[in-house]
Amino acid sequence: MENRKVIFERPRSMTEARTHYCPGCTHGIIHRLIAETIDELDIQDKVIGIAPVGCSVLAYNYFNFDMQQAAHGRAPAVATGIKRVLPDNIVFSYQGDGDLASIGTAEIVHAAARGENITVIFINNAIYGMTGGQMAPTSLVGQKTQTSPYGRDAKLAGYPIKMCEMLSALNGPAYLARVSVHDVKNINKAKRAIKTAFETQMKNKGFSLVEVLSSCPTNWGMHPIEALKWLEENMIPYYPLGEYKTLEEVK
Ligand SMILES: Cc1ncc(C[n+]2csc(CCOP(=O)(O)OP(=O)(O)O)c2C)c(N)n1
Ligand code: SF4
Repeated sequence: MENRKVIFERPRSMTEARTHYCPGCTHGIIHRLIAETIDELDIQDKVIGIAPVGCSVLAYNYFNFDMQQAAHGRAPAVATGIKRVLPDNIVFSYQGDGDLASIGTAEIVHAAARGENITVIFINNAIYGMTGGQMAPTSLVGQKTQTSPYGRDAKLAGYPIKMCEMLSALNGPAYLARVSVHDVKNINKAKRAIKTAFETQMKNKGFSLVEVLSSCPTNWGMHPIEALKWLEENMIPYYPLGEYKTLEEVK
C-alpha cells in the first residue's frame, strides 16, 4: 500500500455529482480541464463561474465553487457586472454556441470590445444540443440538423460564424484561442490555453476567450468515437486551431 501513488483523482473544484451529459459528450472533459486549472492556480475560493442556457445550464451542480446562472446569451454581461463589483474575484462564463454566437452575439462582442477583464470558455459543438439539435450559427455548410434536414444551405442560412477570427478584429481582447478536445494531445493543449486565459485575467490584462471545439454525438446522430473523428475531419478545417490574439505581456 505504501508504495502506491495517486495518479488520478477528482479535482477539488468538482463536486461529487454525476453529470447529466450524454455518453461521449465532451462537455465533461472541458469541465474537468477548467476544474484542474482552477486547482492548479489555487483560486477555488475566489473564482465565480457563470452558467449559460444550453446543455451546460446545470454546470453549477458540477463545479465546487461559486456559480451564477445567466439568462440566454447574457453570461458576458452578468460576468461584467460581477467582475466590476468584485474585481479581486476571478470571473468566467461557460457558454455554448447557440448561447454565445446567436442568442448573445451582442453581449460577447461588446464585452470583448470593452476589454472586460473576464474569461470566456466557449463550447462550439456546431449545433443546439439541449433543445434537440437545431442548426446553430456555427453549424457547417452542408451539415444536417433538425432544422436543416438537407444540410445547411449558405444561400438560405448564411455562413457559419468564426468567433475567434471575428473578435480578433477588436482592440479589446488580450487573449483569444481556439482548441479542440478530440484526442489526448489536443486535450492537453486545450488545458494550456484555458490556463493562459485565466492567467490573463489574473494579470489584469483584459478579455480572454478560449473556443473549444466539442462534440455532440446525440444530435449529430453518431457513435461518440465517430463524432470525435467527424469533429477532427470536418470542424477543424473550417475552424483552424491556434492562438488568434495574444498580447505580448500575456505570453
Ligand atoms: C431567446 C431564446 N432562444 C432560444 C431558446 C431555446 N434554447 C434554450 S437552450 C438552447 C440551445 C443552446 O445550445 P448551445 O448554446 O449550442 O449549447 P449546447 O446545448 O449545444 O451545449 C436554446 C435554443 C430560448 N430558451 N430562448
Ligand atoms: S445533447 Fe449533445 S451537447 Fe448536450 S449533453 Fe448530449 S451530447 Fe452533449
